[in-house]
Amino acid sequence: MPELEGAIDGQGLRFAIVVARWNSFVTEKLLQGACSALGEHGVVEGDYSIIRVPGSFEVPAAALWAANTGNVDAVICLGAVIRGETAHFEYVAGAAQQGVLSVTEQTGVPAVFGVLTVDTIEQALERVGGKEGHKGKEAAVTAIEMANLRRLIAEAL
Ligand code: DLZ
Repeated sequence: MPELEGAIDGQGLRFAIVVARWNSFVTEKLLQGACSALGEHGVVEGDYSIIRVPGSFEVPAAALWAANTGNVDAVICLGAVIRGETAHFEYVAGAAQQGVLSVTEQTGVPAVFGVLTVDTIEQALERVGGKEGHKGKEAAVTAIEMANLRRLIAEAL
């Protein structure tokens, strides 16, 4: 019986990172973390692109365009929706979450949800290198694992 798990080794894999400009004081930190994690796990700079969009609501569209090119192994989606700062929080956060999931469902390309949905600015900052870890780095590592798992499944089953 095969038991499959994607390796955290990004050598030779290609990625798109889609990052929202809204709340850029948080999203730029998510982006820095994602880029450094890709590098730490063997992804060279020429093997990923950074795509900037206005806000988290726009992240899924750009992620879908990137996935549809067939030229990336995974898409890393980054944004920050902060309830205290956001009228219609549920709509923006819900659209981002549903939209990113839909990219994977529509294309088969892993689209990883690195969009923070938090109540306060403090909670957001805790998640970009504070006491709650670094969600940008985690998203990049997840993308590497899922890209490798997708290949493994295609080869093994
Ligand atoms: C409009 C809006 C608001 C109020 N809050 C956020 C937010 O907290 N995080 C975020 O990424 N984007 C926010 N936006 C912008 C929307 O994502 C989107 O860019 C606009 O509604 C235009 O479609």
